[in-house]
Amino acid sequence: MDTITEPEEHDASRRNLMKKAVVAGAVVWTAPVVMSAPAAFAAGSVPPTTPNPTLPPSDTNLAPGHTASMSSVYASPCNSAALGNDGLSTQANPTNGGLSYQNWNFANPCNTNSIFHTDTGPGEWWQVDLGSSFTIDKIVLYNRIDNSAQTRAQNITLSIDGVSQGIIPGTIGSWNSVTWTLPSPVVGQVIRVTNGVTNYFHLAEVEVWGH
Ligand SMILES: [Ca+2]
Repeated sequence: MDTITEPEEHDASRRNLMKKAVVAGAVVWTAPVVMSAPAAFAAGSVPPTTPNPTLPPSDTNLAPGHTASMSSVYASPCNSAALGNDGLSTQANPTNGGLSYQNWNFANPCNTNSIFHTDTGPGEWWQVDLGSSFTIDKIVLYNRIDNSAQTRAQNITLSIDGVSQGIIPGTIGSWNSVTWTLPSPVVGQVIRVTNGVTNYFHLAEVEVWGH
């Protein structure tokens, strides 16, 4: 049983809040922040998890190799924005005791996890600038999976070039990864994901599929 705790989790009040969320259960969605969402992804709905079969075969994950940035950094430089698009997500990590790249390493996070990690605040965000415009078809998010910390990512807003594409509702630790196929392709350059709650924000990977 994992008994190690992340330094920020010593805050008793927030621990209590997380306990309440767990008690509430995965079926009870926290009310999403008020933002516009396309009808296909109305707040409270569950985004599609099956890739659109009509997606062009030329689609690739465009995010790796491009410049990532984020609203703040927790324990810099061990949790940099670049870890969000380094291409490492679910595989076993030989330098992290064989744990998944989705597990944050408490003892020595530098170079042994693959999770970007902001400080705590309202609307913490991560983004990647693709350098030029591409046709974006879907986004795949890989959540952190250790220590119940995945509950910190809730009601994530996806925006492309500053335009909201809707909200991925939840979560109460209810997903390890989610595929978000856009209702129709969107041409854009800067893809941003924004946490819908005031908390730390961390994901293991953000894949941007398009051509
Ligand atoms: Ca990663």
